[in-house]
Amino acid sequence: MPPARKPDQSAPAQVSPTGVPFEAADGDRDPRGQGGDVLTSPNGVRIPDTDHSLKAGRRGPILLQDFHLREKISHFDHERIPERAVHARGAGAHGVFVANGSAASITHAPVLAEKGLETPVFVRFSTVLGSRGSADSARDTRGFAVKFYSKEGNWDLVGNNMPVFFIQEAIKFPDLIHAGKPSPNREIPQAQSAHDSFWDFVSLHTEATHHVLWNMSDRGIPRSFRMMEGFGVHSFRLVNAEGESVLVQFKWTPKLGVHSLTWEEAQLAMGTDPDFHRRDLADAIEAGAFPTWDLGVQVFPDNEEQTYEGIDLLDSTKIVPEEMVPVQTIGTLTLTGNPTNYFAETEQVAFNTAHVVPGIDFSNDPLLQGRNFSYQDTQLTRLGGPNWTQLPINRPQVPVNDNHRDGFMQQGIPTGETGYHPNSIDGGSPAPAEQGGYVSVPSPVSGEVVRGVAASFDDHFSQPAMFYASLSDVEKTHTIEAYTFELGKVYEQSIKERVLGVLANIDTELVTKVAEGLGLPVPDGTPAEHLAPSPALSQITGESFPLDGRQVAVVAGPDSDLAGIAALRTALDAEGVQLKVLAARGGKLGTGTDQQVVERTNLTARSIEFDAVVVADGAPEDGDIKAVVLLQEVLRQLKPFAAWGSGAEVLTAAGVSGPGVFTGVTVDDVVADLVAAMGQHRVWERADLVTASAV
Ligand code: HDE
Repeated sequence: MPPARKPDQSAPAQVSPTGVPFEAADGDRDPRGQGGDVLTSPNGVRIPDTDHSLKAGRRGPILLQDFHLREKISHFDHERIPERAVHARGAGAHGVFVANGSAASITHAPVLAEKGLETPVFVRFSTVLGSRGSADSARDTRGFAVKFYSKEGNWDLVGNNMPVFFIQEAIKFPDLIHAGKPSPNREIPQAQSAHDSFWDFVSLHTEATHHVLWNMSDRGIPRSFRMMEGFGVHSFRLVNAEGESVLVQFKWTPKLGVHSLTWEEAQLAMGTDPDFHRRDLADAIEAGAFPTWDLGVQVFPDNEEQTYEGIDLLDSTKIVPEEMVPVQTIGTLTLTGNPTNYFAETEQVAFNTAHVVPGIDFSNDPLLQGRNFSYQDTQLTRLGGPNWTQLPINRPQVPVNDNHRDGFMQQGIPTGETGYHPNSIDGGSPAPAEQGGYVSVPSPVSGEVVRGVAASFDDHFSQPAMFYASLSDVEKTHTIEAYTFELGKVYEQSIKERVLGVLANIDTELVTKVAEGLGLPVPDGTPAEHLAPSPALSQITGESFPLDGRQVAVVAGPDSDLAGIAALRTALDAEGVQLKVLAARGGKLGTGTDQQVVERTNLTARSIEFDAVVVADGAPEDGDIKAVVLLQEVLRQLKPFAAWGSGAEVLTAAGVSGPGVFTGVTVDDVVADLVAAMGQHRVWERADLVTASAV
């Protein structure tokens, strides 16, 4: 009797927020391409022994006729495919997008316009520079790519967690990436911009300044994929049923707020949990804490100028502040399912900015226009040919009848005698769509053939200056520290000096403090004039956010108040927070009904795992250095503490006191304060008292 199939071998449960299961993407075919409970060869022959090869005698040589051996090893030999040229490291999830109907006046694309319409999606988050096995918490831009399996065909919105880009023209992309990736001789550093060639390029190529500043701000080290914004970056065109068009910029706003790691946390995570973001996303979805984002648009007239109040809408290094043009919510994205198989889904998913659906069109942004070439092109190498849209994860959930034929790994079996149009042999099938087909917006095009851009593209500093001016003091300090760290890793003096010259155009405090940190003279320069600061650009707003999927450690020992721990777990559960019991050794604490399983030990736990730490009454005060280090790291990381009963003495002994430290006699005395403080993400009042990111 073969063993029962393990639960993780079942197909992904793709259930909409309303509980309605989605239809299987490919009807009655099993998308896993795997079935039955018995081991077989690829051609379906049942295999009784996969542990020994066929030999001439038990001690003799292997026989060439052992097809199972040859096939098994040969398939293994060819298991790897090229990783993505950029965004190689990523994590994905299934979900659903529900339109709220308010976009109906600006687009006829049902995915965005039809109120209540549920469209299945697959989302992939990524870092840009690191290779596939690199650490999640590197300082970098994050990709935020969404594939909508819409009823009008697939639409890919391939964005980032930052609204601007390093370059204005696609033709510069190879230069940018060659400068940012590890050096060609030693192939170091991995997943880092802190090296000479990156800073060499961005200081010579000053249109990168705005994006670099976002990377050096806390946005470069998100706390979680679930807590990042997403931006379409470019202007897109939307067109309604009357054929009227507008320009829009897309934005994803997370329900959990926008939060970041401290640099110390990011660095610790690179060593102790390189899968930090991947694990966080999967754990949250598995726990039912489904991450949610609102999709919003800023809407602009689609006139000949394509600028708004002097801001060029075709320049991807610029934003239009939300205070000038508000973001209007048009729908909600919820991630509801983890992939079943990393390779088949997260690795093989392939996005293409040129994949749009009727009602959605492109602007003339030269960066977007170049991307529309690159994404199809790169899949030819990465996925091995032009049939990548037939892979289960990429397949549209509508009929496809494209007259494309053959090619490597053709999955379909086209019927009929023709693969051309017009034809009479197959009755003219497939026929061009008489209605509902994709029609490009008939916008006028004119101009001389020229290699160049509009004069408005020359302003490289006013928007970074606005961004910096919009940050809170803590965020400014972190940004200064990030520049000082990164430039501190640069060897060439002239490159550091050139970067300081660039910073002089942004802000005097910024350039002065970075120069001081590097021990270099402050260059002359006048910061650029800029628009009024935009409060929407700061992450620290005083607003309180839900705690879904957050983690808290309770430090405990054999003599701890176990009933109190149980009460704490119940209270935190109600907030969607997971409690982890942390003790010196593994096993269980106590006996009977109050028994608590030890989920982390001083040896296996590290501060980065927890959003807050509680010390239970009766926790040991033995001064275990690992426990003390954990508490002190959490203090520096500005995270809240609570303790009840004698637990307060453990905190005092470790030097933990001040704002965001709540003590009381029972659990009930501290829970409300703890939850309120966690809702603010960090205890910002403590920032002046400790150097949060001093490493
Ligand atoms: Fe990409 N980009 N990109 N990019 N990009 C790729 O396509 C490219 C740009 C973004 O999870 C590649 O399938 C060019 C901006 C994301 O699979 C490649 C230019 C933005 C992902 C490529 C840009 C992005 C990619 C590599 C300059 C934010 C990961 C693998 C014109 C709006 C998608 C692949 C995933 C991936 C080219 C600029 C976002 C090589 C030429 C701007 C999120 O085709």
